[in-house]
Amino acid sequence: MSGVLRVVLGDQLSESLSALDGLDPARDTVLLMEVMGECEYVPHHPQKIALVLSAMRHFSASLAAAGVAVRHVRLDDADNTGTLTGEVLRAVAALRPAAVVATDPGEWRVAQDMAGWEKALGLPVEIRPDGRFLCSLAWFRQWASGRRQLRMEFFYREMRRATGLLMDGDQPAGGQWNFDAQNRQRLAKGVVPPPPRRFTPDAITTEVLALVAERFGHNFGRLDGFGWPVTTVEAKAALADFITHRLPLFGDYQDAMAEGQDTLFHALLSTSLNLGLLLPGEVCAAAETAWREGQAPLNAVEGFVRQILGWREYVRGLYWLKMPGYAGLNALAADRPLPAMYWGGPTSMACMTAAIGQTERLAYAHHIQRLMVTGNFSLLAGVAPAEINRWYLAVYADAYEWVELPNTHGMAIWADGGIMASKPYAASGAYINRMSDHCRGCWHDVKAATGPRACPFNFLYWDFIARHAEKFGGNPRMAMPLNNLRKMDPGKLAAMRGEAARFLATLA
Ligand code: FAD
Ligand code: DLZ
Repeated sequence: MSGVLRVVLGDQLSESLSALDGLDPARDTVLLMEVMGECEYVPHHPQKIALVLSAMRHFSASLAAAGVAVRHVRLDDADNTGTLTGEVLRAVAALRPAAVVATDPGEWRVAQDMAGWEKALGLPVEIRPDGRFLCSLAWFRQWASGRRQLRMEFFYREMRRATGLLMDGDQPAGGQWNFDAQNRQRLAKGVVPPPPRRFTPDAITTEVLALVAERFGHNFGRLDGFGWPVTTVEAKAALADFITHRLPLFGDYQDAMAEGQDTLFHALLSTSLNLGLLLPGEVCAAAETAWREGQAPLNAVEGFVRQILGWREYVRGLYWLKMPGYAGLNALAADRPLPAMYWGGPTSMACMTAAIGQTERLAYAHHIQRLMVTGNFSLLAGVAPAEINRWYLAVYADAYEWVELPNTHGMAIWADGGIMASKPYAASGAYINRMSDHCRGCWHDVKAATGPRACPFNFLYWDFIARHAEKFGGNPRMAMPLNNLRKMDPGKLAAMRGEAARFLATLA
């Protein structure tokens, strides 16, 4: 073969991928590799492994149907070396291409491996930028350079201007950049969230599900009920379903949580976006069109677009700007092992039961569950960053380090000391009670901060504030809790801290 070997990783399943630019179907071969190394670097939820492998097989099949030569290495191929690098070496030995072309991976770990390919292969290796984002890494670097603070809101406004999304001329549509003040409602009585569209496994997915059940059935997470989109056609149908049925109330209930409601008005599009089955521009454009055509209100559409054009692009930029040092930060010196309840162990807390239970069933929890329930708990309890990061990376079907790490490390547990968030997202049980109905049926009493039935979020919150009072002293955004701490009766604080110590000791 005198053509080019074009490498496509498992989360690069887009026809427009830069590695495929200039593809010559008469001479080139596209390589996809199912490898144990990627399936095992954390104990992924079985649905996540099945999703990636099935989507890879569907992508290969669609390329092959279009007349492209594809070398698809299956996980159970007898000669599979188990690593991406090993499989690229094996493909080069077998096909003897003139060059290798790939696209930047989504994880530092993989980028390090790929940097060694040219030497290992003795061939020209071109690694192209990943053009499937709305903000290039070069643009982000430029935006960040010289800024003291890298706040998402300012980045987002620049992105609105640069893309023209939700803009009327040079002004934000509706006269405001952000409609978040309208987006903090509890689920109203009688409102029934429409279930998201799920997709029945076809023959390819069914075969993958059997393989995953056999090899990864012992991992945390259930495989039954798998219904994720595995092709672009399915992902586009999921997008259309969201735009019609859930986008109109997405804003109102974005922060809500409710018993028995796993998905509320959320999009469930992160798996498709992160695999490359959907592109962020088309998703934002579909939402904007819904608003311009009067099918969804601006608070919903702006709130949704901000998640993708703002947060998603911002966390990616931050990840690549700050890695590799970012992963090792531990601003609050947190060192507790991850409690067993995160892996399905018993807990008496209704909110944790709901968030972790649906994670096990679906490989999905929405943002507020990840941030304000499981994230908040590990922040307050002082769980070691490496342990909680590993959990988030493993248990969600949409998890890749470029998006998971800044969200966990920067937003949920403040391990980065404020690079991302100006203050920790720490909250007592009152927040969960305000945004959900979990506390109503909980064994714990959300109004109590001491005593046998006290809500752990209450005493853990004050223990956390007291533990880090000195560190937070200079942060104006922490002035209110610190003032309240100072005014608190010392006996009450001591009782709460004692409660916290006893509770934390039981977690081990
Ligand atoms: P919706 O709430 O409907 O939002 C729409 C889209 O906006 C999402 O599909 C997603 O692409 C994007 N989005 C929303 N919030 C964020 C955010 N904070 N960062 C990046 N993109 C965002 N998201 C991941 O894609 N992968 C992860 O591994 C991941 N880990 C997280 C870990 C923690 C601790 C937290 C707090 C958040 C994490 N998120 C992660 C962000 C967010 O929770 C998920 O993107 C979202 O829950 C996915 O569900 P959805 O598609 O229904 O999102
Ligand atoms: C997540 C994942 C899994 C489970 N399996 C594979 C695989 O077998 N082959 C592959 O190319 N990619 C896989 N992935 C996605 C990779 O881990 C992902 O490409 C890197 O983490 C970079 O984002």
